[in-house]
Amino acid sequence: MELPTAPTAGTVALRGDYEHAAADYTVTQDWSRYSDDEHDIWRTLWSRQLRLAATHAAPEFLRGVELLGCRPDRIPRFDETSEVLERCTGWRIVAVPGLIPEKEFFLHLSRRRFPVTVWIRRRDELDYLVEPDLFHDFFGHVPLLAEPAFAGFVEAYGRLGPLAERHAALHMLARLYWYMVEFGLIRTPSGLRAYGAGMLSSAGETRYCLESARPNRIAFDLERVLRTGYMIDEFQKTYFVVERFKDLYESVRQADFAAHFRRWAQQPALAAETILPGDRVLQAGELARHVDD
Ligand code: HBI
Ligand code: FE
Repeated sequence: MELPTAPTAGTVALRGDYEHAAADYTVTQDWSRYSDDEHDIWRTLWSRQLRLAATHAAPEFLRGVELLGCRPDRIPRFDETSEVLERCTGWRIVAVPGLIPEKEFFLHLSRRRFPVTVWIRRRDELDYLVEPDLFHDFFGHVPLLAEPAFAGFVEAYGRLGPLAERHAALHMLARLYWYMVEFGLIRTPSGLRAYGAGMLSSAGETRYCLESARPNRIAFDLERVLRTGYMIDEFQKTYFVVERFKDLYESVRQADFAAHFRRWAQQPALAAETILPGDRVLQAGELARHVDD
């Protein structure tokens, strides 16, 4: 079977069990098979990341965690969470063995189905692992799908898959996902907050993205993000900042993606650390006033 070569997996052999996946790559989450140790790994990650999220995450993320009402000490049952989530924004979780081909991934998103990996990392991978696992997908991605504008953005994003495929521009959509779903920042009255799944599921990057003076923080601009490359195995050199989740939703509804793809798909990516003359770079004063508040 052709295994996905999603950017987050590089060329490593994927870890999940794809043998029993359906044609759309979904599997069943056999909840009874999780060991006590796996539930304890979930508990360790959940308590560490939720403590950090309290001061570093967007309020909409924290609201989503509350709405989902998961137990901190047990790996969640996806179908239970799907019942709650569906009442909020129509999104459901689908269980997958791990990374799946982009075509199927976009198709699920376009139907408000979020793929969540069924296996959880080992204890020796608490701080970093190559592929997204259950904790990254569930804790990082699912709570914000309860926020209506972001929920609409991710569905609209998924609908762009076929157009990007026709323009050989899937790599440009991958950048939009990377910067605005995995590593996005949002401005709030108390300073910048992290909302990206890649940050909120990582202790190191949750702190770094708000507290370090090293990375650039640039106001979100769709075309700029579509042009900007990224590295998958280090902290970001640039974060893009939205004012409101509605801006993300509007950007994918109003943009002429075919024009962006035609203009930039064959051009070399902008390096992650690039600053262009037209960029609105946020200054230190606009950053993490909140941490010592
Ligand atoms: N598959 N399960 C899963 N989760 C992802 O986040 C994912 C994927 N396949 C492809 C992919 N992400 C990236 O290529 C996105 O940029 C589309
Ligand atoms: Fe992710």
